[in-house]
Amino acid sequence: MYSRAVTLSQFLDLEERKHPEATGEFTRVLMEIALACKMINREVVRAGLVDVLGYTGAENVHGEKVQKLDVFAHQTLYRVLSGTGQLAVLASEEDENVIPVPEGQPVGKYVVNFDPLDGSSNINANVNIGTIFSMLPRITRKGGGTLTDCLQAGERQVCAGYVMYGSSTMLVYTTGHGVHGFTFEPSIGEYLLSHPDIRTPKRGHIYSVNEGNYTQWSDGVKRYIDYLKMDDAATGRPYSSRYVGSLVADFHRNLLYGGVFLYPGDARHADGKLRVLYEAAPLALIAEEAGGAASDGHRRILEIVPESLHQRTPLFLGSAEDVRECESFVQGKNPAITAERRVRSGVPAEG
Ligand code: FDP
Repeated sequence: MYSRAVTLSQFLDLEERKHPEATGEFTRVLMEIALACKMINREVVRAGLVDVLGYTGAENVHGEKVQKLDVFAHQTLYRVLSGTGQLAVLASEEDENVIPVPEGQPVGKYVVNFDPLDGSSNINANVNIGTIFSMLPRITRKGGGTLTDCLQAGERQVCAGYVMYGSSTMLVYTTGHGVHGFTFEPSIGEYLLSHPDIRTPKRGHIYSVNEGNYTQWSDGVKRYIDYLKMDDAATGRPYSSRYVGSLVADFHRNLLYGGVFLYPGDARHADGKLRVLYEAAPLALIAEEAGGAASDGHRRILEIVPESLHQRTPLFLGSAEDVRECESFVQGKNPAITAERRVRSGVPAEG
């Protein structure tokens, strides 16, 4: 542990020196994201005081009502990031198409996909919300970046992170060398290292899901949640239910305490609700880097190569053992299900 307060920029400097192959280019992008998030944080904490709450009246590409803070967060990130000279193209939850670097600006070799304000249904209740970001190397070689540059598998990310605006504001990121968390100290305007090298427990005792959707789920998901509620001291069940309804907040809590977050597909939405590029993939990279796991029920989230910017995916995310167990239920392979089927069909137990 460090014996003195270490700021984000000091920490990034030290990390860069440990990895001589690092060019420092995406470190600069990360610093700019951190700056934009300070600006967003300033508005979020004043949200109850100034006229930034309420709907703009417009709808975003998903048909959701856009709030003023969503727009502010989107524009702030765009303005700050498009001037870094390091980016070829950007994509945001709030924009249907990719966002080119403005004409006249230098074009760089990175791509940033971001969700400017995640969990926005919580804004008006002063509940935690967040910004999620994912950085990729561009693939195209010439000119401005394109959709192809944005649509890459999550395992190609060079950096992923989030800023959670809450009782204290935190920035958590990974560049593939551990997961590090910084708490924002508003009086000096700096993010200070508070959670170096975060490791998530192998198994937790928390499940996070919108259980209002229960009747719409597949049998596998229903059985998994029923199983987590059963009493069994050996596996630490029943689990506790915790659901903020703000992905960053639910993920952050489970990252520190252990547990599993689920947003499965259901009868109405086969791919669930959450988006691959700027929600599932960045959090999957952080989860894996911290020793956890992320799956769509059948494969690693990081292996998904999206075909469109706002593609959705079922998401099972968190402690590795919990995610593996959840997958076995989703795939109908869990011994608890097999035993139940055997009893129902009158087949005697083996052995
Ligand atoms: P929100 O709609 O409030 O922006 O993807 C967005 C998200 O929140 C996630 O942050 C959150 O985990 C999820 O949707 C909540 O969805 P439900 O309201 O369906 O539970």
